[in-house]
Amino acid sequence: MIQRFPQLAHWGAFTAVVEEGRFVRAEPFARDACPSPILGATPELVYSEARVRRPAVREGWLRRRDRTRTGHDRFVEIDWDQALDLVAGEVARVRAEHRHEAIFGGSYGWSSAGRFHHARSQVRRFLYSGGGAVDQLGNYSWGCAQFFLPHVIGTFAPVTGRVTDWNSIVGHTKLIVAFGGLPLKNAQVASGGSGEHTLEASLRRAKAAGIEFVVISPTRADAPAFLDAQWIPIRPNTDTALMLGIAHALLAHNGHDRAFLDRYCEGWAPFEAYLSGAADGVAKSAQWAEHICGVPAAQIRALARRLQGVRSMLTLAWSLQRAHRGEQPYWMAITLAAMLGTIGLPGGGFAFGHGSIQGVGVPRHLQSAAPEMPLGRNPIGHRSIPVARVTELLENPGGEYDFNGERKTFPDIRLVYWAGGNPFHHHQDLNRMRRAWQRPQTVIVHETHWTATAKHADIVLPATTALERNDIGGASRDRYIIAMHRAIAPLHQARDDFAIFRELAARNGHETAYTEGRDEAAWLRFIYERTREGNAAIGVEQPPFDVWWERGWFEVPPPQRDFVLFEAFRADPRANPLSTPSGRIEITSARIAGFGYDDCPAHPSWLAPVEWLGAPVAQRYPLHLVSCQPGDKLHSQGDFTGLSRAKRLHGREPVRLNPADAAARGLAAGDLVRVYNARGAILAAALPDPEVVAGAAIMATGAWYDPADAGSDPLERRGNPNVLAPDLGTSRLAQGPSALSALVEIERCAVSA
Ligand SMILES: Nc1nc2c(c(=O)[nH]1)N[C@H]1C(S)=C(S)[C@@H](COP(=O)(O)OP(=O)(O)OC[C@H]3O[C@@H](n4cnc5c(=O)[nH]c(N)nc54)[C@H](O)[C@@H]3O)O[C@H]1N2
Ligand SMILES: Nc1nc2c(c(=O)[nH]1)N[C@H]1C(S)=C(S)[C@@H](COP(=O)(O)OP(=O)(O)OC[C@H]3O[C@@H](n4cnc5c(=O)[nH]c(N)nc54)[C@H](O)[C@@H]3O)O[C@H]1N2
Ligand SMILES: [Mo]
Repeated sequence: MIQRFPQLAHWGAFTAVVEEGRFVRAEPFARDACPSPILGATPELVYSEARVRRPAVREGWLRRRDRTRTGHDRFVEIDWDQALDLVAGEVARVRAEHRHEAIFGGSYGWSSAGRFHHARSQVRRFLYSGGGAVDQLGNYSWGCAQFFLPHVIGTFAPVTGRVTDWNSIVGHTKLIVAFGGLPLKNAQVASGGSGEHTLEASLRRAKAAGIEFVVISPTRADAPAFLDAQWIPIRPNTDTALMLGIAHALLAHNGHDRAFLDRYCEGWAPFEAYLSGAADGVAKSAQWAEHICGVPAAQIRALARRLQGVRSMLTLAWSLQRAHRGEQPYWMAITLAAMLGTIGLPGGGFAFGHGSIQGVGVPRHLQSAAPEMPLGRNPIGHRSIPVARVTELLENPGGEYDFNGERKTFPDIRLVYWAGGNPFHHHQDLNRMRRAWQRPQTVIVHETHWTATAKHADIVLPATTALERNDIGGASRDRYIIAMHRAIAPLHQARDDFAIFRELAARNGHETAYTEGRDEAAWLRFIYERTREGNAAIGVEQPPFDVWWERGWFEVPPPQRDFVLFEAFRADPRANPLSTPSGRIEITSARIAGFGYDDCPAHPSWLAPVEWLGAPVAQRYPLHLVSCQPGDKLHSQGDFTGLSRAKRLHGREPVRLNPADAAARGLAAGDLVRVYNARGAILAAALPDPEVVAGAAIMATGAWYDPADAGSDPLERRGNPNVLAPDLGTSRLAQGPSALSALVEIERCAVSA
């Protein structure tokens, strides 16, 4: 018998084809003109040998509460009732002995696309309803921008995808300058999935409309060939210097829009003094910039001339702020767009993330409602940490740190609860995190698969995948609301995260607070009805739940009007001020100056990152490691699938580097190499590539952390670049992750580990 079920993953909507009870194929959603190849790997993901089959407890912890979590430990399988008693008991014990703030439940991670069974939402609901837990603020994607942008433009909405839309761009823009490029690989994915994949079509429309493209990136691969873009290779983490060079060239020719700066911006004068060199004796000229970013001064001046008087869109990949001092390139891009006077005009100004994820700039009603699972209130929300400070939290209980103008203290964590994320994939300086990970008394993980995080836990509970349960899906950047029908029975002994938490909450006396009296079916109706009400308010009529469920999807129609970021502000800045202290764009921010942070001064500045090609440590580690998103999977999900394996060279993750850098090290394509720095070493395969700027080494994230031994500084064998990336905040202001500021050396490795 063949059955077909509507379903959704972060990599797209699909029909799950089930033959004799087995999910055999993911067929792309009929509306999707450009489905992701990752769909093809979905059955393999579900039926993987790596699935967690039964509840399991680490033997050392079970016998003697041992905390040396090495990733090489033996696990004992137990039955569900025992496991639930054990977990409920540990949570209750830690709450009683050490209070709620001894539980770390931020559980960062993408989990599944379904919004109800979204594991990270469920774990936080469970912990909040039981008294609260230490949470994580912001995200690894654009956590730096989230806390920084409100000071400058009064909101962080543009980095969530609310940017001048593609219709406006196609209709009005003449020149798109993309820092970090517009790589199609990244638009396969949206948080909460997508009904259609539209980036390629939008770019083709833009190209057909005659728009010219300039792509500034360490690799040409960030510019799809059909764009015929000018590629300006740049040293990683130096975009701020390049933009300062452009700004200086504009200033030199009086090419900046003084009227715009006067009317719409605060604090141009102090910045102008910095730019010209009047303030510090250093003119931020094209020549000055060339020495930092490696782009020839003549090319910088030419780009400034091209931008002058033309309707331009400056769009920056999120990656630029996932780096040490990541605040600066964003601030500088806003300043440059202000100098050009294009902000608030159709197709003009600045934007973030057009090439970072599906959905950015997709025409969509601003007020339309996407399905969302309410989290409830965290009674100890004030104890939350910035998302990427997790290792420090574990290392340094009671330690003080700065964050966005506040002085805060790390709580003393005894229990870590993680569901729906893979910190041993996503966090930086993994060997250091692994050492800190030995401090808590108990680590509990719900996982579908035996990831490195599961292997470093004490208790592992097997979770179902989206195919094994009913759900409702849809992304805040997407126009579709997708019904997700349970297509197969749960595999092995897996249970839904919701069902697990419900049992635990019952044991600990807060079941009703957790479930609010609803089961799965009631929650799906509740979430759907909330979107129905929300969309009714903007005149969009959704069908009743049962009609939608039967049909499998609903499309919120596109709006009639183009969206132009800051259009109203431009039309009347007094009537529609920004939510900044001055009501205007803050090129100089008195509030930021008031924080007194030397790592984020009053106006955009070139601040050398801790590691970059001009740093002193580049003598020892002369290559800048760029760890970007993988084209063949979502983060670490499905690192074992055929699609993912096919991208490897001789079974190893490729590290792409300029042929001259490869030759200098005697490396040929496919050579087994050690990529290393003071933080650790990983194995990879060399891949000389003329489309990579000299001095850069590019690796995808996603490889499962695989320490060769139980020691404190193991060789990592699978090629996880986070062994090498530094773990420190972008600045004291935003405390975002600095994953993209890592220097390394590469050498041929004779023997395979
Ligand atoms: N060096 C470097 N590091 C980075 C980045 C970078 O650019 N460079 N990017 C960062 C970014 S932007 C992000 S978003 C993070 C991503 O980091 P993560 O979101 O942690 O990565 P995923 O691999 O998606 O982890 C999700 C986990 O949830 C599990 N899972 C899926 N469905 C379910 C479910 O229903 N229930 C349960 N219990 N588990 C489930 C999956 O098996 C998987 O292990 O990585 C960050 N790390
Ligand atoms: N297929 C797939 N798509 C994804 C994801 C995935 O796991 N798989 N993850 C999704 C998630 S969670 C997120 S947050 C987004 C992230 O979106 P981004 O942060 O935009 O993605 P990255 O691939 O890390 O970086 C984009 C490009 O920036 C370039 N770059 C890196 N450093 C610099 C620099 O200093 N200067 C300049 N000019 N360019 C630089 C790199 O060459 C890289 O290809 O991707 C999303 N899309
Ligand atoms: Mo992300």
